Amino acid sequence: MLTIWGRNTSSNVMKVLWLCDELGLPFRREDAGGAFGRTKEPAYLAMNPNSTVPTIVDADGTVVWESNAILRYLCASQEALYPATPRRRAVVDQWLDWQQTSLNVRMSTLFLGLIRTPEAQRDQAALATARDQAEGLFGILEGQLEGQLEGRDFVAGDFSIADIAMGPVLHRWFALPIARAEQPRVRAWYERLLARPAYARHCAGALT
Ligand SMILES: N[C@@H](CCC(=O)N[C@@H](CS)C(=O)NCC(=O)O)C(=O)O
Repeated sequence: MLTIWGRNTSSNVMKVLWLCDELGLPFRREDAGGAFGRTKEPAYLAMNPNSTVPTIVDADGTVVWESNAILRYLCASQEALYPATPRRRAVVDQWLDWQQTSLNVRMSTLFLGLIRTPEAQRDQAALATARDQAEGLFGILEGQLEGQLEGRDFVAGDFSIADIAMGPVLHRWFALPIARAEQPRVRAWYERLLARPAYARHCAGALT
């Protein structure tokens, strides 16, 4: 059976749990990272030298780390979630990379600063900058969603791992105690994701 290593409070682990739930893939999860430690143990480092979560070990022993690479690996044969057609696949890939290199950078600053840092130790200037930048990035998503057809109104058209990669931080964006510009298409997308039981189960809990 597939093993997922990682605490379920990590947005990068949440993606993998949500995808497995959407696909009905059986898995077992091993707590690791944060207060659970284990990621610096030699056995873990032999799987993932970055000492981060998630890491997966498939039934045949295949090990994969980097959450978006894990999403691609798990649904390589799922046309609906990761299209095979190069043109459609490129659109999903572009948003997967954008999530890691743009959106997640600002959202990590906000989440770690506001939820995991005592108030007195917060870098308010960095938080303000990250909020402004994140709002601009959600503005890009607002524009992307505006161009989608009804019924194919996810980030890359049909529901895909692009939505799964962004879903955990999308919930944080709406749950964090911050000001947000009105972005009705982003809000409606969030509500469409919340209507999916697997998203609600894995990604939309209290922020800890
Ligand atoms: N780009 C990596 C980032 C992995 C990462 O930084 N994970 C965080 C949790 S979201 C982590 O391992 N933090 C250290 C820990 O939990 O001990 C991925 O997407 O898998």
